[in-house]
Amino acid sequence: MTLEAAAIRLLVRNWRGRYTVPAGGLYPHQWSWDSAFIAIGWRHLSARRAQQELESLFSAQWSDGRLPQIVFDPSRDDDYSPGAAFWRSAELPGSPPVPTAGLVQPPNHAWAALLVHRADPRESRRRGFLERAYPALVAWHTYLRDRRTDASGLAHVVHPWESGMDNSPFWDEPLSAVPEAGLDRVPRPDLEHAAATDRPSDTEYRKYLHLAAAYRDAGVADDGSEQFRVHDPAVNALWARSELALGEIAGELGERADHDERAQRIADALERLWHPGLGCYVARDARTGRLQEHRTVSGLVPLILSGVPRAPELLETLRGPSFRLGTSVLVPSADVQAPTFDTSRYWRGPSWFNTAWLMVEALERHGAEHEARSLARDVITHAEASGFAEYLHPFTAAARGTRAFSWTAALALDLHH
Ligand code: 9WN
Repeated sequence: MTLEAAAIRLLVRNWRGRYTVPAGGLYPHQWSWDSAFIAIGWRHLSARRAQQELESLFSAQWSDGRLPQIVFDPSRDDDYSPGAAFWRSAELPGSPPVPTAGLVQPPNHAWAALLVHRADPRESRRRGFLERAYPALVAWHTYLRDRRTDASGLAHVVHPWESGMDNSPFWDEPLSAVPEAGLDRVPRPDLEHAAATDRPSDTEYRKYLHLAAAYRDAGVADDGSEQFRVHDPAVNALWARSELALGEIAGELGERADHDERAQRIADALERLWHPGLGCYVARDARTGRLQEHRTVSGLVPLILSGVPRAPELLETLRGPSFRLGTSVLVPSADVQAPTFDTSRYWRGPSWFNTAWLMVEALERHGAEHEARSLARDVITHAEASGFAEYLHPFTAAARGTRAFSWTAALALDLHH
């Protein structure tokens, strides 16, 4: 079977009528930033499905503008933890009519909406896609600006899950002061679908559950009581990239708005996260002001912005001994030379397909066409060879995590087109 046929088969299998699950077993609900990446793949097959994927998420938007990390399928509530019964979102102020998590994920949605529109502008106009998407996306970005941004101009995440890179070494220090949820047994349905050595540890899960419960019990109010508040480079770079996309969407609709200025302000604020000694951006604990001194793929993501002042140093770091572009498999999620490096455990070393896709975009943007093409070819080859794995051993390309993972198929398909 060709890459295209296999990827289509997977996406069709993971489609649930209005959205695509990231993986049928491990992740049986709709996830926020997954849907944006998945829509980028669907647009080549069905512009309509790509639009519906994003619209399904918009229909779960909270009244304060937040787009939730997860929109739950109540019929599968025992299959993932923490689920709808944990969040009880109906009891929380401003929640939508469908059950969702109270947390968010990285804001890649406006960028995806623009790409989806461009794939088939006629169908997009016929369905009034941008007219409906634009206000939802503006409300989402307004939430980030009003409820998540401090004087630094950067948006913070209140939980590692919100970064999408859940057990990154960036969170080790901020999590060190967080207590563990006092549970006899940590519910781990995830371990029925992926090896324990590929997933976060029970200790990490106890902290994740403590933080999520505390945020829920404070009414997801963003009132400053959060025990974890961190500025992440990828989250903010994606926000800036999406703000630029919103500017283009506004242009399509004939609206006048200051999205480009907002994007520039976020890009300027990102400079606070620059670590000259490491040659990349790093996370910053917003509560203590401390920079988290680790090289991770998140710190390279600002390369998706054309005007990023640190492009030469970032490209050097991407090519250098920490990430070894061209020699390692795709782009490792964290510095392969660091003491925290782990070839299997999730975001502490394995290579992921969404970040490789972002690096293809980054390399193209900065004139490294040859490397961009070569990385794109590797994404396609490894996606197919690994059975569309969630992530890969960064040296051997052995499949890690779950298989038949939707964004792996969607993004390989996108690079194939
Ligand atoms: C928690 C769905 C999500 C991705 C994240 C990835 C993983 C969830 C988990 O799966 O996180 O959100 O249970 O581990 O880290 O990026 O969105 O694919």
